[in-house]
Amino acid sequence: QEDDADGGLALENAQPELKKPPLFKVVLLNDDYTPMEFVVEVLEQFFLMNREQATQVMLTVHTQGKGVCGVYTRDIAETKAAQVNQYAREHQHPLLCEIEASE
Ligand code: TYC
Repeated sequence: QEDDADGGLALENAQPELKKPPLFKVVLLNDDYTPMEFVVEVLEQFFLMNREQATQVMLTVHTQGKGVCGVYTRDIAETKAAQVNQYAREHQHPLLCEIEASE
C-alpha cells in the first residue's frame, strides 16, 4: 500500500478540527458593601441566570471570596467583566468583576 497517498501534502498531519480558542472565567469578587440583591440582579442580567442560580453564585462569592459567573472566549469574557464593572460604578457599588485564564 502506498504510504504517501497525498503526494507529499502531509494531510495526515493536518488537525482533524480547528483549534479550540483559549477560555476565560469571568469571576466576581466579594466586598463588604455591595448589596446581595444587586449582585443577584447582575448575575441574572449579564449572565442569564435564573434567581436560584444567581443566588447560589452570589452566596458562593459572599462565603468563598470569589466565584465563577461563566466561561467564555477572551473577547466575550472581557466585555462581560467591563459591563458589570461599569454597571456597578453607575450604581455606586464597589463590586469587582475580573477575568482569569481557564484550563
Ligand atoms: N458581601 C456582600 C454583603 O454582605 C454581598 C456580596 C456578594 C458582595 C457577592 C459582592 O460579589 C459579591 N452585602
